[in-house]
Amino acid sequence: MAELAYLSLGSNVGKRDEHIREAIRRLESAGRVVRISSFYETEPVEFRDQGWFLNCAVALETELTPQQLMRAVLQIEQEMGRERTWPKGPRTIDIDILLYDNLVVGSAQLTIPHPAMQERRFVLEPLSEIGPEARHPVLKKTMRELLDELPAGQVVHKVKT
Ligand code: PH2
Ligand code: MG
Ligand code: MG
Repeated sequence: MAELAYLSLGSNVGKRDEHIREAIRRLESAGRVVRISSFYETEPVEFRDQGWFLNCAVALETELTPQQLMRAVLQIEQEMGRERTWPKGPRTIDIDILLYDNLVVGSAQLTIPHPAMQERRFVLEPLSEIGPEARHPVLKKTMRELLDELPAGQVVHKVKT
C-alpha cells in the first residue's frame, strides 16, 4: 500500500531552480509526486556564511519503505553530482525526508520526522502550503501550528512564478 511522505528540497549552488526541478523529476522513480509547493528564496541557517537557498517541499506517494526511500534519495543526490563539502555547507541538491505517514524512525542512518524540521522556516513555510494539516507524530502538532509557533527570524520569500 502506498504511504504519503513529505520531503524538503534545497539548492544553493549553480542553477538552483533547475536542480530542484530535476530532483522532482527523478523522485518520480521513487513514487508519485502528488503535490509541489512554491519555491522559496531562503536565508541560510545554521551555517550562515554561504549563498541563499532555493527550497521547496513535495508530497510523495510511495510504496518504498522509509529505508528504501532514503537510499533512493541518496542515489538521486549522488547521480545529480552532489559533492559533500562540509556538514550544512553549500550543495547542488539536498533532499531530506521530513515525514513518512505517521511513522517514527530512529536509527543510525535515518531519523523521521526530520529532527530539525520544527525549527526551520525554510521547511515549515513550503510544507504548510502543501500539507497544513499533516501532523508531527512526536510533537502532535500540525505543520500550520508549528509554523505559527516559530519565532520571527529567518528570512523566507515565496518566489513569484
Ligand atoms: N539546509 C541546511 C542548512 N541550512 N538553510 C536554508 N535556508 N535552506 C536549507 O535547505 C538549508 C539551510 C542543511 O541541510
Ligand atoms: Mg538538509
Ligand atoms: Mg540532507
